[in-house]
Amino acid sequence: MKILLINPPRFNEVVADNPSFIEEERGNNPPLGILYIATYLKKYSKHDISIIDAQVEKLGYDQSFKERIKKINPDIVGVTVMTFTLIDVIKTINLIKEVGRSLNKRINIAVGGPHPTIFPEETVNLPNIDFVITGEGEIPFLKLIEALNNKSNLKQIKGLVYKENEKIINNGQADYIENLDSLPFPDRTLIPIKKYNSILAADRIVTTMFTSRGCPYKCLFCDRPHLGKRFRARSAKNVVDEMEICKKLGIDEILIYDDTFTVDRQRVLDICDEIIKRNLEIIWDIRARVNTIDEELLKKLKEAGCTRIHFGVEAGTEKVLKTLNKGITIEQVENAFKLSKKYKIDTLAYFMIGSPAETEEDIKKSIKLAKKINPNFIHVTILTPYPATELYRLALEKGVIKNDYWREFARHPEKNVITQYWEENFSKAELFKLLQKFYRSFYGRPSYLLRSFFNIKNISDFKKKIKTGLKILRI
Ligand code: B12
Ligand code: SF4
Repeated sequence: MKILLINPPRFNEVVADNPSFIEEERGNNPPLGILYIATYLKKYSKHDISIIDAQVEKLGYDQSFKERIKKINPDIVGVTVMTFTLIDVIKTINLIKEVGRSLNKRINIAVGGPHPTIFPEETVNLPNIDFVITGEGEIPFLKLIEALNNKSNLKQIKGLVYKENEKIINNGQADYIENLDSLPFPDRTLIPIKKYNSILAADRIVTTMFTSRGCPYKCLFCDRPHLGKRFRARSAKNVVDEMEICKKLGIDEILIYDDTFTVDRQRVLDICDEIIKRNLEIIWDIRARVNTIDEELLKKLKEAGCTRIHFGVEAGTEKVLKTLNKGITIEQVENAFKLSKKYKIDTLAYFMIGSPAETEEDIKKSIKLAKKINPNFIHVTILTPYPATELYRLALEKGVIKNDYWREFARHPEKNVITQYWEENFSKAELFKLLQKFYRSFYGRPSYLLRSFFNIKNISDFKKKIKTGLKILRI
């Protein structure tokens, strides 16, 4: 069979809370989910596998996208779905069906990813979707392909949702993959690797990597429904083997996108030691929590080439951090940033405004903390109750959000869905003003502008910074 996996275009993304300059400039990351699936299928089956990343290839809903699909002539197409990309997913599926008609064949459509995992039945009820895969897709998708190929029963496939005579059959979620070392490394030669970049990485070729799956923490606003809450990690050797392959492919920088890379301290030390032992000169960055960082760890991370750490700080008061169930203290925040500076590791701090019980005074304290810890970048958003989070459940329970509008959207995806915030203490307009104030107070400081000026790496970095800087001053 011919199998095609698609990352859909992003023309109709539901935009939540990010200022437009961040959205426009964020760059392109490889679609790691479908890349894992494609590689798994390549290893364990004999089918023909292709990937189209419509975002990086800048494909629209026109002839060129249709021609690409037509040329591959797929029997089954898998599309990756986030709640916020659902409209583009539907447009992509309609296009695939059109191609199918022009080829006189029925192309089966399967979808997977975070959205179908949260809303499996709503998703399978959407027109033209034949199969929904929930959770980690590698094993269930392979089983689905084999069952379709052999015309065998679908009932045994855990993680599969489909319809039989208009009745929804939900086989329940598959078990999480315990031994992540058993998965083949995502085959990045299936995508145009040189086209991936990041707003943070100047002109370098970047890729993303996952060295673990699942996050054991329970922040009120966050959900990782599809990869689970139990932390599962790859061994140091396995991780560094993949890094080495990336390096050989000409990749300059690896963004490690694990929810929290530093959950297992010893594993982090082992990964660093392995990189140092192999003398692997590669730039990489991580996402971590301030309560999992210490001096020895930072020293080792620096030695091993880790250049940047992203920390979720969220708020400048213990009160709001508690409300968010963040499990960190202001002291830990200050310490993590002080130590990162000591070891010359760049930092990016994420803040959010508009939390339950947050006052304007609290937001001022967040701005004050941002200036005090003085990271290289901040990223501030308005807290948005996303589907399947505890925060969204609370918002519905307390009537802060009046109806389960994300479920409604999952049933009837329409372009004009309006993202709702926790508007108990501030109106939407007030939150936008406070967001602007936060950005301006941080990035508009002469000391920050001066530091950025001295850190310019090359002419393209200079142009990018000027462009972004102007946008910040305009917001
Ligand atoms: C890296 C990342 C990004 C990157 C790159 C996206 C990309 N191309 O993959 C960037 C920065 C661009 C990004 C942007 C956004 N992201 Co994002 N992102 C992530 C992150 C941190 C990792 C994704 C990843 O690589 N995972 C690793 C792989 C192995 O997992 P996976 O992709 O989920 O794939 C597995 C399964 O889901 C399933 N699967 C996935 N696709 C398919 C398809 C088929 C056919 C099948 C069978 C199975 C299947 O099988 C895979 C292997 O097991 C996740 C969080 C997370 N922990 O996953 C959020 C996450 C996916 N992002 C999220 C959001 C909200 C966004 C944005 C809307 C943010 C915003 N406000 O702008 C945008 C939308 C982007 C877009 N239009 O595509 C949410 C989605 C929530 C939801 N309800 O849909 C997540 C879950 C984080 C969260 N909880 O907030 N993101
Ligand atoms: S915000 Fe980060 S630490 Fe908290 S639950 Fe989500 S991934 Fe885990």
